[in-house]
Amino acid sequence: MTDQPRNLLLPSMGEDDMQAEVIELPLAPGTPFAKGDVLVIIESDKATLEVPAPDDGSIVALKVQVGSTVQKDSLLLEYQASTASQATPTSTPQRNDSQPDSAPASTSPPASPASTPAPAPAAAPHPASQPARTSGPVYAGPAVRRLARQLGIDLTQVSGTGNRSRIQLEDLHLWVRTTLQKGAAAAPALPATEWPDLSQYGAIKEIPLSRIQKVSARRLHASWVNIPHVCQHDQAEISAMEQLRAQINKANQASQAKQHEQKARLTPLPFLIKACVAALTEFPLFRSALTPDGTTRIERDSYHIGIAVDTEKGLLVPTIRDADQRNLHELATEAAQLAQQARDGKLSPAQMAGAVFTISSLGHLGGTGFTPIINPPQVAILGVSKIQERLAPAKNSTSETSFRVERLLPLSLSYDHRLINGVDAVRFTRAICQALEQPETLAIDPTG
Ligand code: CAO
Repeated sequence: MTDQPRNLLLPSMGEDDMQAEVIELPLAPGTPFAKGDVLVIIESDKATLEVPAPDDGSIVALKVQVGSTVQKDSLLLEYQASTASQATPTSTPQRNDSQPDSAPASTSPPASPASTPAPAPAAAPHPASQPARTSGPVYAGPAVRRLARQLGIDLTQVSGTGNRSRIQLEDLHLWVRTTLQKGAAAAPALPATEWPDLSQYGAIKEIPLSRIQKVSARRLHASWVNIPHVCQHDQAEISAMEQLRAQINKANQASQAKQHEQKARLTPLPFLIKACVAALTEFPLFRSALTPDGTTRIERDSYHIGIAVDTEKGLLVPTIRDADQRNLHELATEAAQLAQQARDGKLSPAQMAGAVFTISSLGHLGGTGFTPIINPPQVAILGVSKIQERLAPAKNSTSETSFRVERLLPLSLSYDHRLINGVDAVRFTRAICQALEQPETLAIDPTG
């Protein structure tokens, strides 16, 4: 013969004997429990309290619901004691305001019906990495619940390592740590772009990207999303440089015809390299690297210049080493050789490493300006577009009808705005322009 259901009343809460709110009913009617299991959790203005089971048994009927207001002697639930116990019908709530949460004493865990959570393994080394419970009650003490509420954590997402998967403070701490780490790792993830079925609009052909295209796509994307790019545009008036270039090329052609030696033809590129070296010498900021955490600038005292080369298989950037030590012809020869090697697929990784600054020249094709993407760990890159010609008033002329042709080389400097400010960028780009506008200095052979 079974005992009559017993009442579980809210016992005295001592000095906190005032109205409180039911915030959790961990067990549903019919669920067996062991002595000490938490049956009701209430919260007053001052504290969160849990009402433990006075004995082994099962809930017959809940007499309150979450949100109910209760006070001392309120009927919380009816339960059926599983043995003719000596237990008193009420029990003492456990205060956990300042104490660490601990699992309730449970000497003989009841058999788990399907609706109760499966017990956690005795030793769970990484509870935060386990899947959180998907159904069933959450076992946790007031301290854990309070912290979870303060942090806005849904305890159903947290795996507990205590008795009956009870969530301990340590479990919550581990969950927070793991979630923060996951969040940090996931932070760079971007919302995916939409991908419609393109074949619905007409015939399509799928062409896999080359390895080089895939690698450069990944790097360009990483640079674009990690580095705040700003692009500074300017124009260098290079009439004098073009005149000098034409003279040198003509002289070389003549001497080559005589001596049968092959010298690389000068394009604007070697002049640009020299002008960049001059500006980089004056502005060390632009030959710096910024550590990935953004806290330290690494100044580099080398003048290795990367040259973007377009190849059939994708974009490659070989490095001209020690450009400050080379004359125009050596730079032109090396650029031509590296570009050829790039197009033949014969560059080694070492030949593409170590640059402190990059030049991307599209000027032979056209364009008036573009936004080149920085090649980290570099902090700036110079884009070069097509020389433009325009009429300008002749220098020192008083006549309104006296004009000359100006040749303007459009330059686009992308820079890392975390490290470089607009004023630095204008000064640096101006310095490149001024160097190009005084070609005699560029033609000086550094090797003597
Ligand atoms: N304006 C007008 N003409 C230019 C010019 C400019 N800015 N730059 C070069 N030219 C001329 C050259 O003088 C040459 O003509 P001449 O023989 O009559 O003098 C002609 O264009 C071809 O030059 P080039 O391309 O052979 O040589 P280069 O030194 O200018 O450039 C290289 C070499 C390897 C940089 C270039 O061939 C190249 O591949 N550029 C592509 C870079 C690239 O893809 N950047 C994009 C990166 S972002 O996607």
